Parts: sequence; structure tokens; C-alpha cells
Amino acid sequence: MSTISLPDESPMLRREFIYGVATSSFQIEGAKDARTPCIWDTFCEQPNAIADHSNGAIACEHVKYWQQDVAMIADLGVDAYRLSIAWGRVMNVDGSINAQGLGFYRNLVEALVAKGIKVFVTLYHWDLPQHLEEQGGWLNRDTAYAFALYTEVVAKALGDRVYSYATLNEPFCSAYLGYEEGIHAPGKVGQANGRQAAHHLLLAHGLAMKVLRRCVPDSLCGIVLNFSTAYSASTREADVQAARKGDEYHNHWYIQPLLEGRYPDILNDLDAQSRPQVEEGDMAIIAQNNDFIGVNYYTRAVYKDDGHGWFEQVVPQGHALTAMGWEIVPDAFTKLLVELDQRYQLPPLYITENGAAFDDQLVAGEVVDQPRIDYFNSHLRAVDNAIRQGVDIRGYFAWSLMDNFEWSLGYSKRFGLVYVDYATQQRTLKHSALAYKALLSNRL
Ligand code: IFM
Repeated sequence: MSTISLPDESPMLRREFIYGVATSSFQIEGAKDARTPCIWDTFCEQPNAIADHSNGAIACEHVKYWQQDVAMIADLGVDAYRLSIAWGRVMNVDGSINAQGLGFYRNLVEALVAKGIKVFVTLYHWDLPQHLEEQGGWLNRDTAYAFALYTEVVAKALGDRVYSYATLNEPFCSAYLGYEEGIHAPGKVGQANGRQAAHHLLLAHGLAMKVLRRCVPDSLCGIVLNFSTAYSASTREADVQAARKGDEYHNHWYIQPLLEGRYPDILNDLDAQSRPQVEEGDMAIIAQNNDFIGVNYYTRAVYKDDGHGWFEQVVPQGHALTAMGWEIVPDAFTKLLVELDQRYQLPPLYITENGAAFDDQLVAGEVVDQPRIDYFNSHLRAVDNAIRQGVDIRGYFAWSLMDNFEWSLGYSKRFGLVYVDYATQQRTLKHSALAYKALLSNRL
């Protein structure tokens, strides 16, 4: 089995650099009946919304097997575990607290802390309670205020036993995939919807940050964003401009308001009816100080001009692909991190997700996932490269701890370090898990 390694002098081999694994509530928990329905429960019921017609009702049954899963996380030798809280497992429809659900997370956090594992909580990883969607979901400004109330419940219950709170995971996905393209829950379409949802998500982040500062002053608080490094399909000026626009629309739309209190200039290219309604004071609320920004990176995006002065993504060519059809381009990861650092006054960064799906096979009790080992090896080196160029990166989380429900692709794509046999819920450490474990145990 080949290994994951870093250059001897790498700052990422120092003990203060945090290594972890990540998951999210809907993707692993199951135990659907013990929480209020969320938008993904509803979306999964729509014909053909999910490639394998599956849903999250059972998933990895983590609510049942959480103690065994904590032992498995500890066995990997990681410093930290990034999990998300299901809003509807903590809050009932009438706004009261679901004591059993909150107790589940309290026990989980306690067990992790008892094993010396730092807990990174994400408060919203896409599982909006369905009853809030029925009031307009992220198109309704009130959802941002409801999120702040929910944040307060969680922060008061879990307190600073949680090392780090992130408000949102990947607001791009919630807004663009969920409300603009309609390929994620709740399946709404239209640019005006997408832009308004994005604004309310960012507002929710700002409101929640104020709550977190008050309730958990000793925890690190911030947000997790996803980025796909933007490249131009050619050197043609029109394509270069298309790449710039794709970058503004998909990447900077989310980070620039946080750090500079304004949307990127591409806002002015939108029709008046597609621009978000921004109330006075909103941008100041959004631009709270963050202790960190989480960066999720998987691949790059290549753009060309669509013939109307807008951008269009082209089919990737020239690099190996993961099972998602995503190009494997570790240099684009370094480029992303260095360019973000050059453009903004960044707080410290954590790589909160990075990983790859491959068509893993469990044979005689083993999963020999060499492509995933290679992916981690090259991408960890890409992070090391960015740190050596001066980017302040404090940690790295592999996505994902274990195979799970990959949203509209159901269980057909496996991202885990750990293989899950969904029929038996048996977990098997893949070779990549063993390689990650070895890297971690070889640190200074
Ligand atoms: O599985 C997802 C995760 O929920 C959010 N970031 C990307 C991952 C892979 O698609």
C-alpha cells in the first residue's frame, strides 16, 4: 500500500496543524422519525430527483451507531471531527426544543471531547426544516432570524465544549443548486430566487455570528465556503472575461460580502429583478469578523463565453477524473488559496472539506483505493505549497469519514475513508483510511 506523505520540513507535520474527518447530519444520521422533516426528505420523494431513487431515512444509521463511529474516528488518530447539526432534530415545528435530539448531540460532543477530539460543528448543512420551506424557506427573510434562534439553542446547549462553530456549509450550494438551478432541495429555479436565497443565507450567517459571540466567546466561529478555481477555456478575451465572471458569480459572491461588506461588481450585470433585495444595514450584519473561513475544494471550473457576454462551464478535458466526473487538479487548489490570500484580508483558513469519490470495491474485506490515496497525497501537498507561499492555513479535514448519501446522486458515489456496506451497516477502513492514519501517526 502506498502512503500519503509530506515533505519533511512541512509545517503541516507540526502538531498544531489540525487534521480531521468530516460528515454532515442528513448524509449519515438516518433516524428520520426522530426529527421534523426537512427539505431533502421532500426532495427525495420527487420522481427522478435522486439518481438511485434513495433517500436519507436510514443512511449510515449514525444515530444508532454513533458510539461505534466515535471509536472509529478516534482510532484514525485525527485531532478533530467536523459534524453538522440537523436543525429539525433540535427544534420542533412549534419552536420548542426537541430534548432527545439535543441530547443526542450533547452526548456525541461529550464522547468526542472525552477522547481528546476537537469538535467542529456546522449549524446548517442544507437540511432546512420543511415547515420553514413552506413559509418560503431561504426566500423568506424570516428564515435568517429563525436560524439565529436555533443557533442560540445549540450554542447554549453545547457551549464551548465545541471547539469551532461554522454557521453555514457552502451557501453557494444551498442558494445556487437549491434555489436557482433546482438540482438540490428544495428544487426551485430562477436567478432571482438564487440571488435572494444567497442574500438571506449570508444574512443568517451574520445574525448567527452575533449570537455565537455572545453565547460561546471561547469557541472559534466562522463559516464554510466552497470554491472551484476558475479557469478560462482559451486565451480569447471573451473567454477570459467569462472565467472572471464565473469566478465572481460562483466564488466571490459569497466571500466578498463577508470580508468587504459588498457583493462583487457582477451584481450590476444582472437584470434589476434578479438582484437581491438588500435592506439597509444588511451588509454590515453580514460582514462580521470571522475567526476563520473554512474552504471546501474538490476541483476547478473551466469557463467560456456563452455568446451573450455571460459565462458557460465547459466539459473538463486533459486531467484524470473522479467518479463524480470532476477533474483532479491539485495545482488549482494551491492557486485558489494563494489568490484568495492576495485578494482579501483573510482570517485563518481551515480546509474543511477535500476528497474524492471513486468506484470502490470491497474484496475479501479490503478496499484498495489507490486513486483516493493519490488524491489526498497530491492535495495535501497543494495545501503545503500554499502555506509555504504565506497562506495561513490551520487545518485539513478529509471528506468524508465514511461513505454516505451524496445528495442527488444518492448512495451511488462513495467519498468515504471508510467503506459502508449499507445492507449490514458494516464499516471497513479503506486503504486510504490506513494511509491517512499513518500520516497522522508519523507527525513530530
Ligand atoms: O458530499 C458533499 C458535502 O455534503 C458538501 N461538499 C461537497 C461534498 C461532495 O459533493
